[in-house]
Amino acid sequence: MTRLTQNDRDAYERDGFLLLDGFISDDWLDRLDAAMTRFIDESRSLTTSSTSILVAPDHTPEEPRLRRIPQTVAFDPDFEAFGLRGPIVDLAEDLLGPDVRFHHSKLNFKWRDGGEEIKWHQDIQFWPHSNYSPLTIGVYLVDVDDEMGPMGVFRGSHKGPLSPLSNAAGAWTGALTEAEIAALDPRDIVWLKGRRGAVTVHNCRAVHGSPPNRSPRMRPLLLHTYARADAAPLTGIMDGVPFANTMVRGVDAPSAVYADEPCPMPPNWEQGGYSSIFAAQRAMS
Ligand SMILES: O=C(O)CCC(=O)C(=O)O
Repeated sequence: MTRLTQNDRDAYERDGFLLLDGFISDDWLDRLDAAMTRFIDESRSLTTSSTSILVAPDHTPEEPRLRRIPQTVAFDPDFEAFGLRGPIVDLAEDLLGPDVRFHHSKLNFKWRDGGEEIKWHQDIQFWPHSNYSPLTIGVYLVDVDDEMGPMGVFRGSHKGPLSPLSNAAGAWTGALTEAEIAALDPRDIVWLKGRRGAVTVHNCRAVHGSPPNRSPRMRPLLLHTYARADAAPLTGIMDGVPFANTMVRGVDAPSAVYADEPCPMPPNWEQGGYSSIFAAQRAMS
């Protein structure tokens, strides 16, 4: 089903992102709310993170503070239906063409009163693919305003250089350096605020991040990454995760397509383990 206009598709190609208001129906939003609430309730039995719920260091069972539900589609049937068969799969097909592979999903919280910053970064270095078709679709599950840590994107930065996401000593930080950020024009930053049900799309090369949530309202952002079938994943980061790297539209590609420009590789997560961008950016900056 085509949901985008040619203007939308042109804007995505030109700017590297889209913001679509009112994209998700109330029926879907109610199902997603209920699924999110189940995880928040479950977190009340946790003192530290579990496989399906990553909590912030100041989380307590009485006062839950969640960072992320990783791999939402693996842990809940409504999240599974949404990520593999929901309206955002139409959107992915609209932008990527008929053959679409699902890569991963997550629900990023920014908890009220201090939910953490996500520093400026590009996604593709976390999970390199043979080409730069992967994109991430975000769904705001509540109205998100300036105070709540909306996602910001540098317009057109998907056409710029790929950062190694490392510090001056060459150690992985998962974030751009101050010098790399200074080379970008702050006037290009677009803050993707939106109402409940708004959808964001950003290309895997787009420089993006989000400030802390200083408001008394939490900011849940449900994210799914899809790629063209001919984009072969180059690391095993999603190996063994249910539904990761499965086709959600069309047919698998007979050959991988390799982009000309090489992609900086992340550390070997199979050795060190990977939990989330929150932990990665804090541990290694
Ligand atoms: O949650 C956010 O605001 C941004 C998420 C993000 O950039 C990421 O998980 O890569």
